[in-house]
Amino acid sequence: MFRVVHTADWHLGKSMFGRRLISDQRWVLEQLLVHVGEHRVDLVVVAGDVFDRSIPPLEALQLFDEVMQRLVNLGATVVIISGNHDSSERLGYASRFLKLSGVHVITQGPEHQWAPLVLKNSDLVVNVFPLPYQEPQWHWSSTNEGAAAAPQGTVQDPLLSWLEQLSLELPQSSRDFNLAVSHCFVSGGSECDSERVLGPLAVGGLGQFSADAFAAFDYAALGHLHSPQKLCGGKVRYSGSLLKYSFSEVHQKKGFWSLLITPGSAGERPTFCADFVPFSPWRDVRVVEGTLEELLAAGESAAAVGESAGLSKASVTGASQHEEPLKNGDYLLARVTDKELILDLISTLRRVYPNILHIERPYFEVQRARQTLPSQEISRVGSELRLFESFVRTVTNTPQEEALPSGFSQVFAEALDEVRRGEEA
Ligand SMILES: [Mn+2]
Repeated sequence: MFRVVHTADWHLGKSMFGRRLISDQRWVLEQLLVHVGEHRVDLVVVAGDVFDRSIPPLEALQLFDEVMQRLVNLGATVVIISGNHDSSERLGYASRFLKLSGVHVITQGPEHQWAPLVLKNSDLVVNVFPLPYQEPQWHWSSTNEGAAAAPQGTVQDPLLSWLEQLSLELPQSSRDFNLAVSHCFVSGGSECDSERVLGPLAVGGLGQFSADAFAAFDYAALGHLHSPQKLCGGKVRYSGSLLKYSFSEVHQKKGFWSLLITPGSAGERPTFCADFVPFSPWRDVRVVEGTLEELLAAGESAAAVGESAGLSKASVTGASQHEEPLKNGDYLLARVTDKELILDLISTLRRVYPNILHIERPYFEVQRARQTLPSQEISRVGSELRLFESFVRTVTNTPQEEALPSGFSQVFAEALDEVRRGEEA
């Protein structure tokens, strides 16, 4: 028997709407470490996008360092490849002596160091083929003396070439289990908002290929798509990201795959079963919708019963999937449905929901799309009153004659006078 944890897309150091998520990342990685310890996991695979950017913040490096040290202490072998968010040079720093501790960081393709990582125990040989992400362009320029030299129509993802070659050479004994690790976009996979398009050439389907390219392997541990999913009869899987990294992911459950590989009987190939182990996040990412009054009431009742309660009139998106009640501390996108302008909306909501990240006003979005204020109109406006009137018409979608109540111009002129006197003083 051999146990593998397949995870990917940690994006350490990521922020959402300016909020640093490092403590949330630490929270779920702790759960991964507990699983590795309790199940005596032999191999942990991180299929790319370890960091969110090529130069990660210090706190991201520190968390990575801590997690690696603990995995090594737990006796697990670790295989990490670079993803499209990682700098392969920086992630590969120190990899030659990290591997002495059983942490294998692979950031260069098989043309540089072709050899699977072979992990053996008494009844199985697990051959790991790490295939780090590489820009198609990079491949041309290194092989064809510059991208310009690549003839039209011969462009191929380097990964596909590697896979074709490797597929012919895979060991096929009853003890061999062939595990590919890759960061790529296989067609048929479903996307969300927090993945970055793969490379400048990825438009129009280039950089995408069929999951069948991995068919010769026993398992392909993939990274890049942020929702957990399985393809090709379950032997090609994405683990998904550590956390919900955009509001398009509120319905997803994040976690990792836990594989148990068992030797085949009577000369058969080894088999595996894989369970999805969900994380329970510290702060969930949710979308709430309702009037300000409804949202505040819902938040206050949630606070009153110790951070959790169902919402009455306001609706929570993301609740139906995993039955978790809204918590005041969740990361929220609030869709505030009132039709009036409300001053200081975010600070009012923040008193009840301290981690609100973003507000949408659906009513005004519709109005804005329907009736935008032409810029010439602004420049033609002769007085502050006309400008203000245009503004009121724009945001309330009211015809000109009803936009301002009668007698308003007098009040407005007096207020303006007062402001001017104040400025002069
Ligand atoms: Mn990613």
